[in-house]
Amino acid sequence: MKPKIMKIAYLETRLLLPVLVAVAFLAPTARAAAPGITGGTGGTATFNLTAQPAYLNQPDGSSVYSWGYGCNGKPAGFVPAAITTTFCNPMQVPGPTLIVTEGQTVTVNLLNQLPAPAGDTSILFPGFQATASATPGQTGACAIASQGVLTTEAANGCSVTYTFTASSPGTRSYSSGTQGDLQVEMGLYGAIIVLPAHVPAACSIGLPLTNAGGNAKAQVIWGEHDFRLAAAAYDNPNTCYDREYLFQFAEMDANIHSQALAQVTAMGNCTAGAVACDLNVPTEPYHPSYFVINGRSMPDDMDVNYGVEYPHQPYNGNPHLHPGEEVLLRIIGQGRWQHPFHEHANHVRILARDANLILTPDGNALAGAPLFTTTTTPGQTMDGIFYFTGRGLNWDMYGHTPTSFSGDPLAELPCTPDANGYNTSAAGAVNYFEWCQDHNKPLEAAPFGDVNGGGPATLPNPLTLTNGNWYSGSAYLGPDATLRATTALRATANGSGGSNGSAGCSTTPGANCSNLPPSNTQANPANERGWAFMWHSHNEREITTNNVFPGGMMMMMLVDSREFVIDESN
Ligand SMILES: [Cu+2]
Repeated sequence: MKPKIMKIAYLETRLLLPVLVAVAFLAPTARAAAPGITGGTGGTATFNLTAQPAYLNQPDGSSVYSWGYGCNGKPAGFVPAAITTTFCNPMQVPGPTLIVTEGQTVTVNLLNQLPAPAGDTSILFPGFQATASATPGQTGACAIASQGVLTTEAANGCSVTYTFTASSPGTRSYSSGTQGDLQVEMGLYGAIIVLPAHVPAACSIGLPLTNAGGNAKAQVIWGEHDFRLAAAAYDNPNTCYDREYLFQFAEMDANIHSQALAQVTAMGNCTAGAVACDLNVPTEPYHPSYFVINGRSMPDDMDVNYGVEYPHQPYNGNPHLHPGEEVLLRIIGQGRWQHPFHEHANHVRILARDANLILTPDGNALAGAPLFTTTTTPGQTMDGIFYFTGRGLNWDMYGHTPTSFSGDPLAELPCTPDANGYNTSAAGAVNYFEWCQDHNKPLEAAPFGDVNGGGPATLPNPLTLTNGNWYSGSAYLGPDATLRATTALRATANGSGGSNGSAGCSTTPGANCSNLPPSNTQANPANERGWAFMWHSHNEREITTNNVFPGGMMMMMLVDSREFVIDESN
């Protein structure tokens, strides 16, 4: 398989230089967060769910017949409160994210409204001690719930009630416990997030400003809202975070879905349980054609949460963050394949697997591994922390140079390293959390690509490494990024203006052009000077949509400079 490995390596070379890849095509920008529904406050949470069929939109234009859990009536509430465009339809994939608090008694009523030939359905709640019975008040055949192999089931038209205590915090999955090879494939899965009951009063990680109560200081300075579900992922001060995203990975074999639709249609309104009213859909051999994150394929996953064009796929995948922020990733493998998901720009420090916080034997420190790819395992969940600071870039990502330039305010910004080398003293500075070792390092003091000429950082020709419209025209972050890339503002050490021969360079010594061709071809949105990093499956087959690249399990993570307000309310 060597050729394939080499091909991935080639792809990586392209993707590992994503700092030149920015956000022009993404505007207006969508955000993600981890939205979901609540079941009420106090000691109990109740969710009324139904299982129904509907069609999922895919970016190749197809509508895939699927089954999913949805809301049977209006839920008690939606979170986070800052997102106001919410809806919970009777069918969605993934199912509604159930958000509860540690200690709550959780009741889930499931009404089986799948087509009669689909037979019984159910929900498994791995990690919880659930009890189940027919939902009270039902008469006739529905008065007694049917017992399946794995759990108590709801017959067609009947409702079953599951009850459990949300015994410990963390991210967990739920899915059908009935004929899983077909029902989970069809879309019957979702997530449960249990928030800690004892959020630490003082956090030991997260931006220093957030340690005293979350994003409060950033909200004040930059006018941001708080989109977190809680200040910490677990009852532990090492698990505080600044942002969070939930990604559920699954794949779909369109042949299975079309076969199910054909049989359901042929059987019509048959009597559930009758001999001729029983699907017989082969689920092997398995050839998935759609690889979805939160039910959507790229680029649909980068559209907004609760987009009206996705009535049955309300959740997106479009992480944004500021340098230095601790970002909680909640990751679930929902399908039957593993998916080697790679978060570019840094490793993911694992906090927990299956909602088990991983600590050192003395219980004092985090002990999860830093992962290059957060490979999903079917049925398994993981929580991890991701952050980006620009450390190691080897150039000043804000475009400061040793020679200040009058009228260029950012050139005057100081970088005062803290004990870890980051600029964290000036909370309101655009270059908050800058890695000071690279401060004032020009991107290129020598002509483009000239290593021997002393360029402190050299990059390949952007025409060959960037990806079309994703190129922003700037290698810099921040409000003056385009200026810095396209004008002669950047003074260099050798003072040899015009050294790269591009038009518009000053010939005045000390004020040369360090712009990066092809500059100014694709400007960032006026209000955003961010960098985009590709987050994607490292199985190349999975970054396609029905055999077409790019698509599938791919999204762009956006690093926005500190002054850009990340608004996740869509
Ligand atoms: Cu990668």
